[in-house]
Amino acid sequence: MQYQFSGPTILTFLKLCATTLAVNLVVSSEYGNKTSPIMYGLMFEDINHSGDGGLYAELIRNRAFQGSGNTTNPTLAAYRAVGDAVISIDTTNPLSPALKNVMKVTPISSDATQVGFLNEGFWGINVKDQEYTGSFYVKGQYNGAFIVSLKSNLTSKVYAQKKVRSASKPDVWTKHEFVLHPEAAPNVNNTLQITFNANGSEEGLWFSMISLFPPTYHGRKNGLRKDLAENLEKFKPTFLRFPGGNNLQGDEPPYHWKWNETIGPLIDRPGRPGTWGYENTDGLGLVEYMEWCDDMNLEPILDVWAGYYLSGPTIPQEELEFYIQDVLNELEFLMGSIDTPYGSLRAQLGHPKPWVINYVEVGNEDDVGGGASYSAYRFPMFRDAIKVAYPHMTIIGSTPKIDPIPDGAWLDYHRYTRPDDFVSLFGMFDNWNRSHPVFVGEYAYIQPNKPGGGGPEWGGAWRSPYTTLIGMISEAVFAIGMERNADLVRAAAYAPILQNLNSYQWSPDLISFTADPEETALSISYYLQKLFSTHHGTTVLPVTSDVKFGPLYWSASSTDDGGYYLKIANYNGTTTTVTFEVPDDNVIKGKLTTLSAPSPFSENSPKNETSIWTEKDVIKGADGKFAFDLPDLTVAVLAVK
Ligand SMILES: *[C@@H]1O[C@H](CO)[C@@H](O)[C@H](O)[C@H]1NC(C)=O
Ligand SMILES: *[C@@H]1O[C@H](CO)[C@@H](O)[C@H](O)[C@H]1NC(C)=O
Ligand SMILES: *[C@@H]1O[C@H](CO)[C@@H](O)[C@H](O)[C@H]1NC(C)=O
Ligand SMILES: *[C@@H]1O[C@H](CO)[C@@H](O)[C@H](O)[C@H]1NC(C)=O
Ligand SMILES: *[C@@H]1O[C@H](CO)[C@@H](O)[C@H](O)[C@H]1NC(C)=O
Ligand SMILES: *[C@@H]1O[C@H](CO)[C@@H](O)[C@H](O)[C@H]1NC(C)=O
Ligand SMILES: *[C@@H]1O[C@H](CO)[C@@H](O)[C@H](O)[C@H]1NC(C)=O
Ligand SMILES: *[C@@H]1O[C@H](CO)[C@@H](O)[C@H](O)[C@H]1NC(C)=O
Ligand SMILES: CC(=O)N[C@H]1CO[C@H](CO)[C@@H](O)[C@@H]1O
Ligand SMILES: CC(=O)N[C@H]1CO[C@H](CO)[C@@H](O)[C@@H]1O
Repeated sequence: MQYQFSGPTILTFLKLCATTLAVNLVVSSEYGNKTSPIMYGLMFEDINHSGDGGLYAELIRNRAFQGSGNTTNPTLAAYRAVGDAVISIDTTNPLSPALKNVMKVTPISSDATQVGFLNEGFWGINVKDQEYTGSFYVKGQYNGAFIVSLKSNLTSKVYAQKKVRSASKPDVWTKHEFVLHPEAAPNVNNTLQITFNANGSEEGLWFSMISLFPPTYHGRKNGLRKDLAENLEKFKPTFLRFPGGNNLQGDEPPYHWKWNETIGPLIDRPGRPGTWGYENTDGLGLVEYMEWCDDMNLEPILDVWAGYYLSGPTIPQEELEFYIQDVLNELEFLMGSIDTPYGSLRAQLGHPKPWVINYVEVGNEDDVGGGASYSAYRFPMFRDAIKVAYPHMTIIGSTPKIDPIPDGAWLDYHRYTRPDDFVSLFGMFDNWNRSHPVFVGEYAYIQPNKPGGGGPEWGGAWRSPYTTLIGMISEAVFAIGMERNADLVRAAAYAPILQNLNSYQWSPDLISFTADPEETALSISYYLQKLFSTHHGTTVLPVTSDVKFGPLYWSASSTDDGGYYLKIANYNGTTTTVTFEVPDDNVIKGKLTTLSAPSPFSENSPKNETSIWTEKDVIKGADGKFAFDLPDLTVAVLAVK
């Protein structure tokens, strides 16, 4: 995205006036901040199976036995033996240097019966009338055929079945590929089953990297789950911050996110213990993130590891150079010409054309645990080295508390809190030190109000499972506070974006889902992100008023083509008539979009999703004004043209 300082030189006069229970607001042309309103984007890391078992379309859970939070503790989770056979982990027959653990399937007798294993997927497998592409690696003497099926887990129903001729040999791993085109199953209680004839394979066979993909977003190989990606696309985000988050940082040495272990063939990716209690496959790796940016037209905000693990260990200054060089290698991989060593590696992986990275964030939340070393040497060393190599880049500090702050750096501010607290922060950016732009990298309502007010409680405190109406309205008030200061706050992202309801650690989230696309719930906050990101002005207009902010909060902006937006939220007020006046006689049509729900605690869940989005036309009255009523706990955007 570009920050174009555009719009009329003399700001158009807007006016909001009142009847009973009304506000009278006037937009002045005397002063104003000509700046693009903030970008609304995505913050992503693998949390709550948002990547593996979520946006990453792989359907097989534990496909390469990478462990449970620890690669040295492999498990058979999600697998069961089929027929008269025993399944076990074998750590002495690595599939590759990266993937050391494999599964052995040993027949109990040599009767000519089918034996093998099944996988239950990420709490089920969505089986639809479409093409699935799969593969598995196998080792061991076997001359027969494998029978690959998509089956019900509840009945004996088989939705698709294929015979795959064995090419398996005793001493090497052989990849087998297959395509299944099933009839649709009525639910996700399904498994992928692979069997073989026990007669002729008495020694047993070894398996690993068992993989199955449905059609993906933009048809990418190793790509994204289509329905979830399309839901993200629909709210028109402008950027993607990745790969985290706490999950970038890693709990302890040496398990931070390492870019060069997330690229290339899947069997070369070791995976790592993520920070959210499960092993990451890194199937959704650096190249896949960039393809996601390409396909969704997102500006990448690349987060790089800054030398600090969440459990405390910090890289000393004299050892940091190695990690800085690693970031420069990563940037060369992404941006270098094909004549450079890492640029040529990228070309080998199918991307000769360099990508463009304009934003790099150094670390994550270094104000939470990173300590004094962040300001003292970690941030400046990373920042200076990147700026020397790439002067055009904007470098983002992972905290607002860096001292000193280099020229041009952006600062990342995060807030997870209660509704009243968000509302109390409405004016925060009005009084912020304007020397450096702010990136609100993560914000979300997480807990209800408590008597006496105050911020969130951590450490196992009760969390809202889903966003509530009052939570969303408070996010809207906070976001309006950001928009009024769009010269300062350049970008903002709700976080986290995705949650697998069968296994999660953080709530609420923007979108909740299971293996069954029918159960996806777009949260109430999803609609706020959509409303604000699809109603973008280019110039923020100052508004004066005869009432103070609260319980109504508003901001106004103009567009390049002569239109105006008014964003306004009502937090704990009464129904108020708002009138809106523009001096431009040609502006006669308006569209009012409102978000509201029956109770402050209304929420969207898979079992109960209500439409909170309503639209209606508003025509300029004979008095030259647009008028509408704004009930309590409602956020509205009036777009006029
Ligand atoms: C992984 O497990 C091994 C063996 O139990 C243990 O020695 C090691 O410390 C663990 N590593 C992590 C990162 O938990
Ligand atoms: C196993 O297969 C061989 C031929 O490959 C056959 O001669 C034998 O009878 C089979 N054994 C059983 C128990 O089916
Ligand atoms: C079907 O799968 C869903 C999702 O994993 C699970 O919650 C449910 O218990 C399963 N039903 C049965 C009868 O196994
Ligand atoms: C499949 O069935 C097993 C038991 O028969 C159950 O434990 C498991 O949760 C089921 N999984 C799904 C996805 O239905
Ligand atoms: C990744 O990069 C690091 C740092 O440059 C290097 O030590 C490591 O060997 C690389 N790993 C792979 C798998 O290439
Ligand atoms: C704002 O921040 C800059 C950079 O840290 C600092 O130099 C300046 O003194 C601050 N201004 C105020 C008014 O605090
Ligand atoms: C708003 O109303 C809620 C109850 O719906 C209450 O918990 C909260 O404290 C009120 N906040 C303010 C600022 O009025
Ligand atoms: C469904 O949601 C609506 C609106 O959020 C709420 O009023 C209603 O009580 C909910 N119903 C159930 C069964 O939870
Ligand atoms: C709180 C929670 O659901 N945690 C789960 C996160 O995912 C891991 C791995 O699937 C589960 O073991 C945890 O229970
Ligand atoms: C109306 C408005 O938001 N004005 C702000 C424009 O930016 C200056 C600082 O550059 C602030 O002081 C104003 O409050």
